[in-house]
Amino acid sequence: MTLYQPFLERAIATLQSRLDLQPYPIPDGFERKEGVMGKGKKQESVITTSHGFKSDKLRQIRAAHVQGGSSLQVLNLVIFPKLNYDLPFFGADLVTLPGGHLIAIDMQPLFSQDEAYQAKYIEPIMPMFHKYQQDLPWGGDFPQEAQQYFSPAFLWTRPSQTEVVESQVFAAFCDYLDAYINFVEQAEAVKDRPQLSAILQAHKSYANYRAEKDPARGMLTRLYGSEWTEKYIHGFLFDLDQTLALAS
Ligand code: DBV
Repeated sequence: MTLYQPFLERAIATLQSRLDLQPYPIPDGFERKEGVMGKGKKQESVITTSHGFKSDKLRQIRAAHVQGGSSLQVLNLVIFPKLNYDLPFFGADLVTLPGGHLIAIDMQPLFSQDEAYQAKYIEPIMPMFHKYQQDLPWGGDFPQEAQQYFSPAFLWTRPSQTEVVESQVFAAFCDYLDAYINFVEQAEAVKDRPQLSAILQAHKSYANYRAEKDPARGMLTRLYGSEWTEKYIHGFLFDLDQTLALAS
């Protein structure tokens, strides 16, 4: 059992129990990919698996799970709502490298400057954020240009002990996901045209940013090569542009 396997299993079980999940297609060659990291005796096989679902209000729920021994474990889970809901994105980036653990969990707002939006989707989760931040302190600097995509409830932390990941980070991950599904259950379809077009722009901006700046690009390229990695990023991890292009 690797570090983030229980996170993935719990997320899928929770989503399955609360939403009407359907499979989301995973392009050929991305379900499971094996590579090798390191040299000589330190060589380690690294397996990346992909998981995809959708529901009536969620366009894509997808996870990439990288398993490469005790000093390389990653679970990246992102939920992209359908384009006729004003729901935030759910994002979790759980990363273990030789240097330690790096944890990002958030509900990323479509309209971070909008007060009514904040009252609807951010204020309700602030008590949860403050509770977890006591044990999971701010992890220090991160890319400036990413800031516009984060919420004030962004949990960003670098725990030095694995036990903290297994306990407090696991609890926070479950609570954030539960709170997110509460929002999903309550969400009603948007019909207003100007609002729909603003939602589409926000999705494009977010997906393009995440695809351009994907911090996993270096690691994935070293493991699996640049052609596979670019197809994986644009064709599965952040596939909005390609999906829209295919639909038009
Ligand atoms: N990050 C992804 C995807 C990954 C992934 C799809 C498939 O968006 C992994 C895997 N993140 C990943 C890896 C690293 C990070 C780091 C492997 C380490 C990179 C390295 O050091 O070599 C949050 N993740 C990071 C960093 C940030 C985030 C700020 C630090 C790296 C940097 O400074 O650029 N990822 C970022 C973010 C969300 C997210 C804001 C939203 C919750 O998922």
